[in-house]
Order: sequence, then structure tokens, then C-alpha cells
Amino acid sequence: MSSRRTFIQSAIGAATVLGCPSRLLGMNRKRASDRPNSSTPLKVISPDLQALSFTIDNGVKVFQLTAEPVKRKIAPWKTIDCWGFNGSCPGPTIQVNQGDRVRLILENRLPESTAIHWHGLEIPYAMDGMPYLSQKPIAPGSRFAYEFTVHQNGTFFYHSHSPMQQMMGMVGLFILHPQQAHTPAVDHDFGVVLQEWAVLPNNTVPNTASMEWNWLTFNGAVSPMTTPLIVRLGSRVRIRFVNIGMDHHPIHLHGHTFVVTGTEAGRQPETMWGPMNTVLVGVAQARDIEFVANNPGEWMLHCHMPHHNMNAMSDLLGDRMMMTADTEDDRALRQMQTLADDVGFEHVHHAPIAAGANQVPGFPQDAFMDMGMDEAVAKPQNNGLPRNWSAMMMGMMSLVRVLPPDLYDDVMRDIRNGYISPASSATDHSNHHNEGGGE
Ligand SMILES: [Cu+2]
Repeated sequence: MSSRRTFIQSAIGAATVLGCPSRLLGMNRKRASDRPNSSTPLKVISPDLQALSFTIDNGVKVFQLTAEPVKRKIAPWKTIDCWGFNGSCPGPTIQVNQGDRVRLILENRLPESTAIHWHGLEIPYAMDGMPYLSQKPIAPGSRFAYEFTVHQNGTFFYHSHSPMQQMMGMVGLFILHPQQAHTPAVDHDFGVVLQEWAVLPNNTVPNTASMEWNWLTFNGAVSPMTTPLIVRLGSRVRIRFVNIGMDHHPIHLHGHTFVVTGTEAGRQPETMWGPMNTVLVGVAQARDIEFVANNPGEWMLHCHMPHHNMNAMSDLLGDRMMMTADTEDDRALRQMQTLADDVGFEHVHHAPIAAGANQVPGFPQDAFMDMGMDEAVAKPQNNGLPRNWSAMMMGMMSLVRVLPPDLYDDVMRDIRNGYISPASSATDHSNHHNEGGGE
């Protein structure tokens, strides 16, 4: 069971020993691409979201979008009542090519009127999706056909222009591919929608009037339920971020340096590509980042706002009060264990604390909170991660798994076959697991 995990860990370790990233890059470059033709743009993968299919009518690509209430499981123990499209929140990802004629037929199954705005698209005014300005509000039960030719390329998005509907989740990626892939060509292309939600404990409906967000999602999931981005060591990777919400999100990638190659208005000239490892994705903005995945490992990708990489544990507490007096190790652990037992997760026993911890003002902060839920979020993309990897994965966060070629091929095969490897029993790398911190 853990043999392959061990193999993955040791292979990553071995590759690290080789050191020099450029050497790794050269070594793997030939095998880095799965692409038949590097001048054809890659389809964008938006983890945890579906792509929207289309039909062709006289050369026009026709998409059907249904605006409707959606139940979205954002965490293993939390499903919210949001609004979205085609049963999904965010809505399914639309991908078309520069120059395409597209028709997007919106059917409104919401209990109120709506319309869709195509954010940043230079299209005829009548297609802009502004109720009372460019069109009549689309009444519940009725439809409206948007039709235009796209002449831009880049990372765009669609959304309801009604603010409260936006905060209920009515957004989706709209990728406009260039006719020829941008150079240098990428080997992996991902899209991620950033959203935030205010959902009180034991509630399911977001409070769209609140300014205090307790759930923050990548593509409609909080970590550790977010699906990792799987990339081959040495490959060139693009990740596209879109932010619709009330906060700006500084998105940080571990272990790599990237450049921002695009904004919500399309490709940036190369002269703008300064090195970064954190990109601020402002409200209503898109940012494309690109990097060479030359550093093997399981790298965090997350918003760096501290409250944005936390989950709302109050939901696990249910109607119990968090007892802040429970700072004694035994009592705190007992309390956390009852929570964990309730939901079937593993309360990790536990990151070490100092003997005199209670004498220190401010204690505890993160102590006692480690809660692993590897089984609850098991999926092929997580195969090979160390035991309790999920314990510190929270909020607006995912992993970029930079895997050596053979291991990359293994995980991709598992994804195709839907194979989930059994959870490993050993804890590895243990950045959180020093002496005294058993399993
Ligand atoms: Cu954030």
C-alpha cells in the first residue's frame, strides 16, 4: 500500500539531490510534453469543475447555460446552497478560440430575474448583459441568446452583474484561446476561480450582506477538498486565476518563481514579466502565471491572507462552544477528539507543545487544531501523499504536485482509471513532526 508512496517520496528526494534545476529541466525537457503539436493551445483544466460542451449550428458554437440554485459540497462536512450554472458553482468552464462565433443560450431557473455579463469582452453593446440598459432582465422561466464573435484571447469570465447574485456564486471561467499558442508553449494549463462565502455555523445559505468571510474556495472547494494540480517535472505550467468576491487575494506558490504573463485583458508583453512568487489577484481581475516546474515536491499554492487559509471549524463544533479554557493538553485533545469522532476524521496526535505552554500569553494558537481527513478527500490526484497530509491544508489552498516523469505517469494513469490508493499508515516528511509528536 505505501510502497508506491515511499517510492514517490524517495524519487522526489533523489531528484532533489540532483540539485541544479536547470540540469533537471534539461534532463526532462524532452519528455515534459504530452502535446502532439505545441502550436495548438492546450485545453485548460479547471480542477473540480466541468468543461461546458457545445454544438455547432451553421458554424456557430452553441452553448447552453442554465442559471439555477446549486448545492455545492465545499468541504467533506459542509454543503452550501449557492447559485450557479448547470448544477455547478462556479459554473462550467467555457473554452473557445479567438475568431469563433459563439451563441450562449441562458435559461433562467432562478426565482428572480438575471442576466450574464461577459467580463472584458469587446462585443456589441446589446450583448453586454446589463439589465435595464442593454437588455430586459431575463425573467424566471425564460431564455435569452447571447451571440457574438470573439476577437480577443486570454483569461476571461462570465458572471451575473447583480452583486448579490455574484456573491451567491454566479461566475464561471471563459477562456479565449489564441489561434496559435503563445510562446514559450506550456505543457499544462489550469484555471482557478477564487470565491469567498459567509455561511454561519449550522447554516447552508451564504449571507451575501456580510463582510466577514469564513469560507474561501478554489473552484468551489476548500482545502483539503481541492484537487491538486498534477504536473510533470520540467514542464512549463500556466495557472490562470480569476477573482470574484469582496477581497483581493495574494496567491503564493511554494518552491518556484513565476512570471505574470496575462491579466484580465489578455497577454502581457514579455517586457512586463518580472520574477515573483506571490501574485495579487484583485477583485474582478484575472492573472495568468507561468513557471517551469523544475523543483520536485508537493508544493502549496494558496492565498497568503492568514484568515483565508483557514476553515470554519465552528461548523464541526456545531452547537458546542469552543472552550477556550481547554488549554491543558489532555482536555484540549479530548475535546478535539470528540469533534473528530463526530465527523469521522482523524485528529492528529499531535504537533508537540512545550512543557510550560500554558504559562505563555497567547497560547494556544494553532496547537491542537491539526485534523487529518485524508480518507474523506481521497481521490487519484492525492495518491502518494504522506499520511495526514490534509491536516494543515485549509481554505483557499491547493497543491501543485511536481512529479518526476514516471511518477507523473503513474498518477495520470490512476486518474484515468479512477484508482485511489489505500491511505498510507506512515507519516513522512514531518515538517510538523519532531520528537514527541507521534502519530
Ligand atoms: Cu485571500
